[in-house]
Amino acid sequence: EQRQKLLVTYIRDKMGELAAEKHVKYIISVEKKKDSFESVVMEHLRINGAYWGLTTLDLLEKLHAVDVDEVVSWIISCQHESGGFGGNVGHDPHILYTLSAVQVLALFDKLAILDIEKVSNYVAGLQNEDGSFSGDEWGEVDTRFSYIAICCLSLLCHLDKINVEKAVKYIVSCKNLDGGFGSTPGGESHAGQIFCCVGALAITGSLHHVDKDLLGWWLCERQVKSGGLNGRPEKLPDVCYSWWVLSSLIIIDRVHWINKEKLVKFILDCQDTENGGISDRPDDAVDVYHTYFGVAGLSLLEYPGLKAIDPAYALPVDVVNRIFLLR
Ligand code: GRG
Ligand code: ZN
Repeated sequence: EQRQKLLVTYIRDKMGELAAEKHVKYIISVEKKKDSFESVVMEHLRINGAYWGLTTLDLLEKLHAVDVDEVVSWIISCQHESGGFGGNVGHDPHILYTLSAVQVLALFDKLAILDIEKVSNYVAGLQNEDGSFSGDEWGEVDTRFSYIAICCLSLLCHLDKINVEKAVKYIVSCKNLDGGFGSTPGGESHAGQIFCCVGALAITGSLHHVDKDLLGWWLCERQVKSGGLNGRPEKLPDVCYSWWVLSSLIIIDRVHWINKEKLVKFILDCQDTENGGISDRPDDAVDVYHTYFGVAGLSLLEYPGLKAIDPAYALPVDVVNRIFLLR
């Protein structure tokens, strides 16, 4: 224990510290200031914002700071007759918002208030003949939606409602020669898309389709001099890739191929230590999205004082365990 304490002190002295209290205040203030710039920009995807902000609070062990009933009844008011959820009250349903709604309810242990049949039928109804998924009734197809459908149905214990074999086959058809994955067959490898494909393959027990060494090499090459990660070759580093790249590396068991200390330092350098929040790169403006990915990235890096996050479900490990161990 003594050694552990010394190690923590050593790491903190070397890298600076996570301004946890400040970030909690920042997230709560964004939630309250409904007419601020960020809130207006976020209006149409407020339910995603709620997932980012609330998951961050939970990782910081501060979820109790919000009014559960208020959040839950607002989430329910975003649901449509179809079973899908919109980004806010009165907005059209989309699979993107449906996953966030399910994740937020999972955080509060409130999945039971859902009509699970209805929500899972909505998601399952978006699967196409070739196994891919559309995002909504308008039909855009993307491996992001494959991940969302699989993650969502797994959390609702209803993967039986889709053709998993075909879903996996479609994802594998989006694999490239560099080991990565794109949004559709032939699409360029991108770290965000890789997270979606690797996450979906992990949830369905299909990781044997991944060339772990080849993909691990591509992913660890995303680390640049500053310690941060980019999403594709030649691009700038960005805190959100601390999630997309790192979660994928952990799932394929190659996280030891990057320099963890340098990445921790990069994320900490992106904090607004005065007013809270984390930005995409040092000295940029903060937002809830990058605050979430920064904190989630630090959780994956086992930064002290944070709850552990599950790299495939993007929810705290205790939340995932509550769902799968108690059913
Ligand atoms: C539950 C965590 C979670 C996610 C749900 C929506 C989704 C599933 C996944 C999105 C995956 C994805 C494609 C992420 C990438 C987002 C991003 C930063 C895109 C920017 O791309 P460019 O090309 O930026 O504009 P770069 O960094 O390449 O310059
Ligand atoms: Zn970003």
